[in-house]
Amino acid sequence: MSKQLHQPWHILGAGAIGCLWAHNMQQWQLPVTLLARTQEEHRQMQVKGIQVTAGKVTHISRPASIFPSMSGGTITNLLICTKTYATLGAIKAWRKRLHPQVNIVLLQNGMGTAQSLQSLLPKANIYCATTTDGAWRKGLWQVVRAGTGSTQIGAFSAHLSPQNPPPPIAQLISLSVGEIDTLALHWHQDIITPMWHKLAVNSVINALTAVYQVKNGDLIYHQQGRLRLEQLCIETEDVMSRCHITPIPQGLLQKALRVLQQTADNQSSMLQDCLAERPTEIDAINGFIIQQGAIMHLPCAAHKQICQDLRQQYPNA
Ligand code: KPL
Repeated sequence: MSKQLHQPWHILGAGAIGCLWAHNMQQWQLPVTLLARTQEEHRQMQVKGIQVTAGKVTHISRPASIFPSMSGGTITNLLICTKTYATLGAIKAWRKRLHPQVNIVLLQNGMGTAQSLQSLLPKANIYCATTTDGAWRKGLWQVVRAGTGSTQIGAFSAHLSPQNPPPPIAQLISLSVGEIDTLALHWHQDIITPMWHKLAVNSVINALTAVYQVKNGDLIYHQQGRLRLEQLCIETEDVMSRCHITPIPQGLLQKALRVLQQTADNQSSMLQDCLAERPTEIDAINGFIIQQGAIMHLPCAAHKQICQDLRQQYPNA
């Protein structure tokens, strides 16, 4: 594919996953621009670049960046990797630059933001993505790739065909194929299913690890934590079944235990947020389950209790 045909991308949310994507897009020779919040953030990004460490190797990438009052072209393809609670606020600073039919790929934990984004930008083509890639932020624009997974992307907007990706996303997928140590991207014709499965896992793990302040692997052997994990699994599966979501083949408990084993040494994203006194994604994870449950008249008592415990322990959560 010639360089001229490469589609430009902008990235909103330069956290661990946003930086990982920026680095990969640069390696694929796509024009990529990070949307910085301030002039100072932009300046620092230009000086330092992005550091991505995988194993013993550290790569430095230098994507372009702009800040809201800086001149720049129209945004036609946008990857959003902000935290759920920060998404709408962050997009408002860039709204005037967005092409009315901008292609947006929303890649974040939790659910609910895509609906709000579509109400704000009715003509936007919204796609959702869910990933099993593991990355954590070591410092400002310093990312450690903790595990290689895969990313499913699919259509969210009702006006889009779920069958095939549009050309800019098809290009990303084809560039990711066959490369070693790069992102593995796949088109999914029913993205709601993998999104719900990821949400389900997050809903039974993240808040518990934060409340008990344990690494993922230690939750398996935490007496009280394990009992609550099992209860949360029952409630989440009830909600999923009432919402007609395809069940997780091996069952949620087995799936969650597997994830806990595979990421035994990791701190969940919610524990990291709580320890850093940042807001968490609890509303888009457990809050979303409670909200869907309420529509189906399911009380979701264990989910309500874990939300309450988290908020009591961490006032910023
Ligand atoms: O996705 C995760 C997270 O931390 O948000 C899990 C699956 C819990 C792995 O840490």
